[in-house]
Amino acid sequence: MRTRTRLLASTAVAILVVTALANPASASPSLRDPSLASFQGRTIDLSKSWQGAQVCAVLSRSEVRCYATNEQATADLAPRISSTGTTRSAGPIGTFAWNGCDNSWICIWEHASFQGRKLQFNDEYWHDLDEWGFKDQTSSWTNNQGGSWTGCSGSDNGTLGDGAGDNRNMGACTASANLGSYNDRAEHIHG
Ligand SMILES: [Ca+2]
Ligand SMILES: [Ca+2]
Ligand SMILES: [Ca+2]
Repeated sequence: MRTRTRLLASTAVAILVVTALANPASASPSLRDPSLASFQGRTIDLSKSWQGAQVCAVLSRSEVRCYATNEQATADLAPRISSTGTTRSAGPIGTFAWNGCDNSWICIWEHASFQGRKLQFNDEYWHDLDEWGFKDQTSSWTNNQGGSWTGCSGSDNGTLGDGAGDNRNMGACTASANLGSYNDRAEHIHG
């Protein structure tokens, strides 16, 4: 029995390894991001409706938080910056928001000129915008990853993808108020 148990266990491990090798996480846009988000004390499914939320932030693969106003999002998420550095705790200096996008985040909006519903990211993997009801909606963006006392000095680029191989770079410390021919075409984003 003992040998058999061990065999079964090693077979399971082998299957897991093969599965992992067959699905390299970085090879293509991840389709595993959850649609569920916390909003005003309840859980909502963003792929169905934002239910009045105006700002949603993707904190990780398993945590998305939504807010009714930009001010509420900033109060909860923006790093407070002091002369000695950056901290998550409350502080007196401010957040160095740019176009309404807080420092350390890359933001996309449903309308041009940084208007309408906003989604914000900073993780280094591909997100599927359809998970959050944002496929083919992006009309403006701001990459404010890297704000500091001396202005934005980041080196963390982002990318928009249309699902057909046409990607657009969102360089660190740059923004676009109008996407032109790329308007309402993004299906994926990399933070
Ligand atoms: Ca990032
Ligand atoms: Ca739009
Ligand atoms: Ca990046």
